[in-house]
Amino acid sequence: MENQSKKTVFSGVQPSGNLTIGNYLGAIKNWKQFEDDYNSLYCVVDLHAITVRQEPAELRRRTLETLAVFMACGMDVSKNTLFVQSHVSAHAELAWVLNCYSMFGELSRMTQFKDKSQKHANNINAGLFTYPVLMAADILLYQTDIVPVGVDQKQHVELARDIAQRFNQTYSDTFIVPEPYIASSGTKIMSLADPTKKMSKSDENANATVRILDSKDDIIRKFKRAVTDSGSEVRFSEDKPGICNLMTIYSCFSGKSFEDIEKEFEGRGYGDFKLAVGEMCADSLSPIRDEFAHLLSDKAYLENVAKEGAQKASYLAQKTLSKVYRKVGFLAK
Ligand code: ATP
Ligand code: LTN
Repeated sequence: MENQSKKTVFSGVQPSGNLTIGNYLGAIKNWKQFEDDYNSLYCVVDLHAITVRQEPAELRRRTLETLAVFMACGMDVSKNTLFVQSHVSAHAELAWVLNCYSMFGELSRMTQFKDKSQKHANNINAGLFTYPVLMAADILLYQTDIVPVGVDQKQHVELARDIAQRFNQTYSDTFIVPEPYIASSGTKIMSLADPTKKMSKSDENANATVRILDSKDDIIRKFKRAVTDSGSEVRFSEDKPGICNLMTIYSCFSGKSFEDIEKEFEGRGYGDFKLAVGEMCADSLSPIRDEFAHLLSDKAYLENVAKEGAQKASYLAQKTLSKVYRKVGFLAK
């Protein structure tokens, strides 16, 4: 099972909508590189998703679909443990303990909490506030060394480090102190409708996001409509957030540098460029779309992947949880 000499990598995605190219480029695409050298665990974080209201039947469907997207993106189930957060009760149990080692002040400073409380002003529930503590529990349960995420999650991983250090100082070494892993590009893909805002899978404006599973026609149409800046030159410059975002997306999918992209589209205008980005993106995602359809035709197989993943994860999680319970002074069963 787990190889003691290997380091551990852990990450998660909420089943709160259909996954976007932001989730792909900022997170999932970077996971594959770890599968041979690390104990790797990837989790569909359904407990996190209910911090915002979800329709129960949709949440259930999306949870399995998110697992299928992980696999369609190339995550090999014989090398990676893929599972659903609510299937491993230790996440909620450790989160409770860590709540008692997390400070009101530090949670109040989390930018995601501030953003989401603005967005969901009629439902600022306690779960939204303690969301980063549950995330710390996810990470610390597996003695994780690295956490590959988009740049929006860096602050949460830093909080997980602070909580781990605080606990270790109080009770002697218990947790590995994790490091965030932020790739060199694609770590913050912006909305196509407003390039000053992060692309987010729960955005209600369908034209703002490109989904991993969108059809080629939809992808091309969305890029055609993408909000760009005044001017017509394809150039990477701070005063052109819309073009910078499209250049980033094109570069991530094609592997071309910004310089090469500028040369390629010299004198050609935005229309040509948008079409090329749309085609590049749609063609790169097409094998993922096909594999997803294939995987989804066998739900029993997917459910079995989740079941086996949860068994492996539970075994590892329980080791850490028992250690924590002993250290804080809970009576042995
Ligand atoms: P929601 O809209 O429900 O808040 P989200 O689209 O922000 O969801 P998460 O499930 O919160 O997605 O994030 C999963 C992973 O994808 C995280 O590692 C996160 O950093 C990354 N990620 C999310 N959006 C982007 C983006 N626009 N660019 C790059 N990475 C992203
Ligand atoms: N909060 C993350 C999702 C998440 C996560 C994690 C990421 C939950 N638990 C543990 C990495 C490690 C987000 O992307 N919003």
